[in-house]
Amino acid sequence: MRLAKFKGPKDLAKTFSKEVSLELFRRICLCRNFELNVKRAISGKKIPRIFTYLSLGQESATSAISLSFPDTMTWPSFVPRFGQHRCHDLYLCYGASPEKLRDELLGLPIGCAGGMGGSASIHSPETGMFGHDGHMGTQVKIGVGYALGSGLKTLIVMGDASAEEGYVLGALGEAASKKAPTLFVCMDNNLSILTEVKVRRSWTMSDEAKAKGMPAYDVPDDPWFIMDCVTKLKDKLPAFLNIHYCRELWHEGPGCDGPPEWNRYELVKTQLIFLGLKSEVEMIENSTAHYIENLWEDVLSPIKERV
Ligand SMILES: Cc1ncc(C[n+]2csc(CCOP(=O)(O)OP(=O)(O)O)c2C)c(N)n1
Ligand SMILES: [Mg+2]
Repeated sequence: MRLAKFKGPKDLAKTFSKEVSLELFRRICLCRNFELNVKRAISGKKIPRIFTYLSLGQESATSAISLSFPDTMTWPSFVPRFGQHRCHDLYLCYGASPEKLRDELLGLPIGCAGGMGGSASIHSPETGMFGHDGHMGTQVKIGVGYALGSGLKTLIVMGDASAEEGYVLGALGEAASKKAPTLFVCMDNNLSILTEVKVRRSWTMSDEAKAKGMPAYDVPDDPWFIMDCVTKLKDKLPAFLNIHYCRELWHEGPGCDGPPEWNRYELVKTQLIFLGLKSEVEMIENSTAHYIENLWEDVLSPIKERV
């Protein structure tokens, strides 16, 4: 059933410039390699064992959003964005410092949230990212308030379970009534920890958002499709996108129950190769892997000296 949700429109990628597609892939690789190294570091017991919510699997969608909302190839850029616990990718793909994220996960005072937030509360006000408080869905009402107060186009990301909270539905209603300039994104991995959507509810978030009076769509995590949708929606805010994707690892920590239902990363690579970008893909893959490995390598042994 979920497998039917992985396809975007055929040939859409061809309508984007080579520069955009490669920048997209660079951001995807950055997020992905970062998370793969966090996974290795936790598995090797090299960093403190704090609750860590890896975003592996989300990065194609988030990178696509970062390239189209608001409208920039510029990087880093200040974009107001409110994520929840699984948001390393939302932090990284807008160009916030990977070093500061690493240091936050290590619990160091030089981390992006002063070492006090940890994985679930990634905070980077200088790039517009506001840390989560740990209560699922509160970022939605806070983000709507921010957008109404500031008038700035604001990105609010939630999970498919958080979206069910009563105050989230209320905040969507307020955003629609007051025309808040918010793009709501539901990263729908079909899971609340281990419980599937079909066990939890009989309605869809996109129907809820439509009922409140905003444009809303259910889409796969095909990044070119997402860039296309966001570009069309960003002048019709508030708007809602429910993005179907696969969480590659456990809800928390580095464990894995097996391969994802579909592998978006491999699908993106296949598409880029089809576009004639094979050598560029290899170069970006290698250089990002190297950069992030160095980033972690440098810090793992001398943790104490850096505090
Ligand atoms: C109000 C509230 N209820 C329950 C929890 C416990 N909890 C933390 S994460 C989570 C599941 C979140 O699922 P979803 O929003 O779909 O995000 P995902 O983990 O799938 O990315 C739950 C139930 C919480 N943190 N806050
Ligand atoms: Mg979920």
